[in-house]
Amino acid sequence: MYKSHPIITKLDRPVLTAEDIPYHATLVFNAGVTKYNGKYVMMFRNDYGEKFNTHFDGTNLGFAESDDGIHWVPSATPRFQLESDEIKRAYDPRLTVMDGICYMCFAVDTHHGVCGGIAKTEDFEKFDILSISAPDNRNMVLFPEKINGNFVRLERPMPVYSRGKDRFDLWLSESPDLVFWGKSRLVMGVEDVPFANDKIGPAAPPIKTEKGWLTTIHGVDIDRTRGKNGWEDRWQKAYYAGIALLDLEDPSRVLGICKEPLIVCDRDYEEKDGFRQNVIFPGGMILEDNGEVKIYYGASDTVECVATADIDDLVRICLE
Ligand code: BMA
Repeated sequence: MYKSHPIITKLDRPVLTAEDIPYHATLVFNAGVTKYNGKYVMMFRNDYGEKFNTHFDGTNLGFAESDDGIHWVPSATPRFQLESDEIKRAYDPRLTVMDGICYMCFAVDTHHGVCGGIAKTEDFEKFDILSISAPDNRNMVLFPEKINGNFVRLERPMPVYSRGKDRFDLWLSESPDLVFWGKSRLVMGVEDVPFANDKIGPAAPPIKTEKGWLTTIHGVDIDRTRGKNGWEDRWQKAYYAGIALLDLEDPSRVLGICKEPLIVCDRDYEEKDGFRQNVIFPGGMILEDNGEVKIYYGASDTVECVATADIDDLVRICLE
């Protein structure tokens, strides 16, 4: 039904797939991407198991580096995996650099709910976990600087009692130290996003522009008539990337949101043999000196892709 927005240019192939990874990898997607110490760096999600089987053996996070953001070299082994009696796995990493330190937000599945974790690293080998939220909350992303003296994150709590099943919205919280979080407030509700009827939430960490914080969102649409879309017998959701502009001083204030999706699954290389088709999930956004914005996204929960757009176009379509 939808097509990607005309301001978007997609690369003609994924930037990273399971075939590129030198260890057991099946689904390579939903990566966090940033620039760190002069290189492009990526932490990607790898669900490993048997291809076309819908049960996976496990999930780890891999690391890859690049000189140009297009050609990536994965490290020899995965770099992050959480498992304990209580924790089932960590996934969907998002990277934000502040003062020379790289912070990684990630989702944590536990036996008692889904939590949002924040860790820090300087070498992508050793990660110190700073905080793990109470359930149910995930899709956390950090702004790249403090705002009015506090760290700020976007997040998506999952209120199943009060909103009915799957009516999830985009929220924001503040912290003095990345450990204690509060001053939580709603940024936008699922009803504010015309292409979502199920849930919305953060995607890649925001980038600063003169007009406001530019931020991708994910918007999910359920259509009960959808049948087989990938490896599962039924996959009825579609995940679209959206784009919005938030106030520089108070990012819980929405200045504008593009009414159409920004990126949708509309290429063969995004969907071919895909685990769950119709899924686009941005996890990284990089503003280059020439005004080009690289948007990295997982496609079909199977491969990692990149698209580009001009910064002024992205801001403009939020305000139209
Ligand atoms: C969500 C998360 C994402 C995934 C999406 C679509 O619940 O698991 O990581 O991309 O579903 O399957």
